[in-house]
Amino acid sequence: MFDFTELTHSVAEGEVSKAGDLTRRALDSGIAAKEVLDKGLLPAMEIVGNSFEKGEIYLPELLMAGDAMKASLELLRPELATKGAAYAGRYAIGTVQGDLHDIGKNIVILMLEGNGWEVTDLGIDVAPEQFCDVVKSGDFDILGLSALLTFTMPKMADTISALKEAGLRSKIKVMVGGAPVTPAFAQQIGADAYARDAVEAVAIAKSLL
Ligand code: B1M
Repeated sequence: MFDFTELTHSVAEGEVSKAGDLTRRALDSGIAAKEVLDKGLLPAMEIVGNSFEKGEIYLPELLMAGDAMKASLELLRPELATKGAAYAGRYAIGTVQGDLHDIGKNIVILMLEGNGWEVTDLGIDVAPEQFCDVVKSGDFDILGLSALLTFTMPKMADTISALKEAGLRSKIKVMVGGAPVTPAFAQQIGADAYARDAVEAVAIAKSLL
């Protein structure tokens, strides 16, 4: 039986190569990528998040764990983002200005791609004006905004205001998400939708069209 605990700890300890080996071993033993993600990788982010909050680890350890997470996530990409589902639409997504967290956004992208969405990743630290430029220049159905910090959440509101000011708001549906974001906040800032996680993001994206 595969030991998810060892994988979780290797990611939490920022052991990139060990985490990669264990992720590969899990996949080779026939475990589905989604199960590796849910049981092996995601719990690692909970562990480091808690340790960081308690002051038991510092930014360098957080960074190393993030790197191990991203490297292992890449190994899941072929299975999670497998194309083949019917074309769903065009989705642009980015992490809002001031925020460098992209692991959750990247998982949302993998799931969307695996479900027929053509996704444009705008990256991290995306300013409201940049989001506007993308909406103006491309024929997107949905714009996704991700935020992991309570102090970057207002940038979601700023982005929606900027879309309004540029006369672009009616051109696109806006979905927001990220750990500190709530359905009430989404409603308050005038977003069209909120999704709690990547699986919900796929279901809600479909329902928006
Ligand atoms: Co940061 N960090 N971090 N961090 N970090 C958190 C978020 C924190 C909760 C840790 C803690 O204190 N417990 C805390 C935020 C506190 C707050 O604001 N409430 C925090 C802090 C404080 C900071 C810094 C300020 C630390 C410092 O400098 N003193 C700093 C900020 C830098 C910046 O952004 N300006 C910082 C930096 C970093 C690293 C760069 C080192 C690294 C990020 C690496 C990377 O992303 N490339 C990092 C990490 C790894 C974390 C934790 C440990 C893990 C985040 C993560 O990837 N989670 C995190 C603690 C935690 O989450 N437990 C923490 C796993 C991921 C799959 O979940 O991102 O929630 P999540 O995504 C989910 C859903 O939220 C949803 O779907 C995803 C998949 O299911 N979702 C969407 C996300 N986006 C969506 C969009 C949608 C729909 C759903 O629609 C568009």
